[in-house]
Amino acid sequence: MSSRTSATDYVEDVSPGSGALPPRAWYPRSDAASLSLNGRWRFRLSPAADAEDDAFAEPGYDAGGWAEVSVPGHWVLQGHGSPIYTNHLYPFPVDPPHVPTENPTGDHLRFFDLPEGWDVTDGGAVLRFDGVESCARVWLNGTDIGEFKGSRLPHEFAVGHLLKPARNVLAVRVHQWSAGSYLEDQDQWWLPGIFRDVTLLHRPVGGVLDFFVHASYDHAAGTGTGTLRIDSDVAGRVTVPGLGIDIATGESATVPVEPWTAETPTLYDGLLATEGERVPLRIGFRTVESTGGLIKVNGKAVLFKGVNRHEWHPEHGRALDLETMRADVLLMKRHNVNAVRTSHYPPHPAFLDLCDEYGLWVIDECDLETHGFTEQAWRDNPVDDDRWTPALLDRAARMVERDKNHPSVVIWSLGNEAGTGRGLTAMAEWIHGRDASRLVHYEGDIDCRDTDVYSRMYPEHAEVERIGRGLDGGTRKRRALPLILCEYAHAMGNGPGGLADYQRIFESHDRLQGGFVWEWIDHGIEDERFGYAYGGDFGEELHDGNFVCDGLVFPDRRPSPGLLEYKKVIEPVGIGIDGDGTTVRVTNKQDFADLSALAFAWSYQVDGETVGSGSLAVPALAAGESAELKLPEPPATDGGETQWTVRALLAADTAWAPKGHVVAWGQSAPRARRAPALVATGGPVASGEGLIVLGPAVFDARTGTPRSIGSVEVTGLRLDVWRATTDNDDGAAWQSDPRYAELWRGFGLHRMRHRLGAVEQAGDALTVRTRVAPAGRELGLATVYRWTSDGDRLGLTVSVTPDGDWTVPLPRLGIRFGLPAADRVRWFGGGPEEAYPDTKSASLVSRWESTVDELQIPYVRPQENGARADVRWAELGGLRIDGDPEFWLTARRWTTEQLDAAAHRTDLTPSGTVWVNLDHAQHGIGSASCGPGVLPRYRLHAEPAEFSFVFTDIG
Ligand code: IPT
Repeated sequence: MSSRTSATDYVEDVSPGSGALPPRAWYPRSDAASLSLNGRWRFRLSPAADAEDDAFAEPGYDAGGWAEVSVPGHWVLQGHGSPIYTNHLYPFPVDPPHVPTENPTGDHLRFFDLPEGWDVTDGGAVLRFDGVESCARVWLNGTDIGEFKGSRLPHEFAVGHLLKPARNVLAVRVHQWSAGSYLEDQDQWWLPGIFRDVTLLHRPVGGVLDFFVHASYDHAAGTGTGTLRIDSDVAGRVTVPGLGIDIATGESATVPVEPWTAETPTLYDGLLATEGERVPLRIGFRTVESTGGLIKVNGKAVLFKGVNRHEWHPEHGRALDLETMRADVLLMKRHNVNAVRTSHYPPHPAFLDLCDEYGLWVIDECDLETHGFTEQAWRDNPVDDDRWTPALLDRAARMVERDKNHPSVVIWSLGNEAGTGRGLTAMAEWIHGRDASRLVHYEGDIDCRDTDVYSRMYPEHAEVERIGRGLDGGTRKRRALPLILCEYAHAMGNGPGGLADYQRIFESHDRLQGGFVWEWIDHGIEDERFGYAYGGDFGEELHDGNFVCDGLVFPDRRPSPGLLEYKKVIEPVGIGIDGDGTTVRVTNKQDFADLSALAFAWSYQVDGETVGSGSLAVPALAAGESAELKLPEPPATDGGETQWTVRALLAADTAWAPKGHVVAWGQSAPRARRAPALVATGGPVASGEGLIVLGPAVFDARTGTPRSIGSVEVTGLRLDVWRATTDNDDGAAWQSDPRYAELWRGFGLHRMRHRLGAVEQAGDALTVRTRVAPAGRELGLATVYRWTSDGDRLGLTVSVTPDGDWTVPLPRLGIRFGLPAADRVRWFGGGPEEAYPDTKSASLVSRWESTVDELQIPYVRPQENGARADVRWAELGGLRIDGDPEFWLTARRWTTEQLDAAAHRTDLTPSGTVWVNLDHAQHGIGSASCGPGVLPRYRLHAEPAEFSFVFTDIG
């Protein structure tokens, strides 16, 4: 054993580590040999950093009794210990740099032989760890080669002198907690382990060390030229056959090129050849600058339509394979997302290759967050304590050096939620000095002292608008900078609401350069007890519940309605059809590409059914251009509600979606809607056994509620104002809007009582007068149900008149009832997915078909979901329901109360009744689970209302 320092000193040492090589560019392959050390490793978990000595690192140690884990992986997701979820609280005492004595420590062992032909005498070798949480000490063949921190950053060690052709012993001791943990307080699961690749790289004599690809684009040159220069620690030649470039490293060449943008990700294959190694390159030419108060790429301002992406897989945590990374990129591209913030750490490096290839703007964020210090007014914050500055600079350098050759990376971010301090300034200065070709971002720098862009999270719409108008004040420097929202629209549970309203504001002011929805994916952990587990499900003493499930895709990457809404709101083509359906205005909302990749198609619907369709010739408008085009003569029809739909589709297969993929669409306002007329004939007739018969329906004479409509049994029909509160209804403590769920429960809206006033049989109607009100309060809703029939069908008009002092909006307003059975559901209205008043952009009016089960949206924590908007009529369970006006349709196999009580999907079991809600109105969704609440125009105020339905037995 070469060294036996105190077993724990390095764990609590604030320095970045010892023994590692200087950071350098990452590249996925070269002609030098490499050996992946991923796979099954021997594993032993111990309860403290020094519970076991380091004898296990010695060759010959017998690990026969040890368990095994997969590397890359987290041991807590492989049956050893359990994960912990906290948002910003440290799950240990805040006592920097000290960490608990109870410090789960995983000893890992891997034995390997060198492959045939690996010449240990030619040059050296490097052992690379792409990610280990949170601190590791490494031995090769019994020699201590160093220790490191910085979980989501690479660390390389020179090991050539220690290698043997066969039976090499690699020993890695990983501690869950270390001084580094204080810098890694991101809102996510704490997941120790070797969670990214471990690779042994042959370093031949004359092999490549670090190199920096400078590939700029000069749009001002007229023809458009790119200038390439590669600075390399080891001299060599640079060739780009497609551009006829063959230069020495350090030399530059200027040639005509197609620039790289996220919309047009042109990459040129090149090669860096040194004496000992050939490294393939993919070069994208582009120039990023902040000029005239705007972030410009290749001279043009860009609008970020972004998401915040954490790395997540429901079984493997942050150990992602290439296909999972590609799935994210493809999903983003297919949903019109054009930018990613790698919240809140550099991702697996291969993800950035995919961003280069498919085209996404990237804000690459450093592995830094010290959010928990906010609990003590930021006292002792490491970023304002010089002792920690070397660790911060080390993290900045490891990110920049690793990722500097990606055209997709346009902005470096210092980290997230780390307060302010000299350490951050030092990072910004170092980054600016090392890479002047990109901008620096940090949201916490509210005055933009160190940064090149003004960045905010979760501001209200009105404030964004004010900033757009330049009315926000602030420092002189900040006033001259563009705004991006590094986080907005909190996608927790049902929502986010208000996306379209933000987008309208972004598109109205140049200074607003878009934003990044929080966040991409729900970090639910697959778990047979719960379906998906969240905070608290592993018995953590501190946790933040389902705040970890706030993504636009579910843990299995199924797109949530929030992603479909976002796709619609940020679509790259605006399609506006005029009121009388004669013209359509097409606007290319992209920043670079023209419309030549798209084909356009029109269709014409009568009562939701397409009766005519064709293609629409749209010129290849340049970015930012619009054109007004004539629609064809509409097909002749004999009445009915008519509507135009125009779609923009991919004209050919692309790397990310097939030909025909719908990129954008627009619908005209519907015309000549047919309201369901019911001319009452006859009237209610009392029948002997306490029943009233009205047309096809039978009512309970005492309560006035229907028991059946024709052959269909109906139970419990009555006014309903309650919804299983959403995460956004529940709201977060720190946001400024009212937390309606709490207010609603305070008022008792979840336990409304229905007092029967009168059951009147007069003329052609059965009229039932009630008052709906909660215990303990004087306010209520006078509710009158007026039933009529034309002999075949049953009509209902509900009139609601609030009385008392309603200081809260209603969650919903409509009726609910039970049906004994229902499976298939057909409707004419908005679809195919869920919508609410402020999440309704993607709701396309058409004929839709689904099932009761498929109508459910599987939010990880069950809550109100699944409403379909603007429904003219629906058929389910043997009933046809026509609405006047249109209504919101919801159907589920459990009651709202059961949905409200459920903590996980596994708590929901079919009740034997299908509960149907027909709503006249819904309260909006908003984003108050972290940000602003429901905008005033989407709030459902208690006001007099009247709405009607016609029920027909079609069973
Ligand atoms: C913001 C964090 O930056 C992000 O990591 C996440 O926690 C998000 O909130 C909520 O899901 S911080 C916010 C509380 C201002």
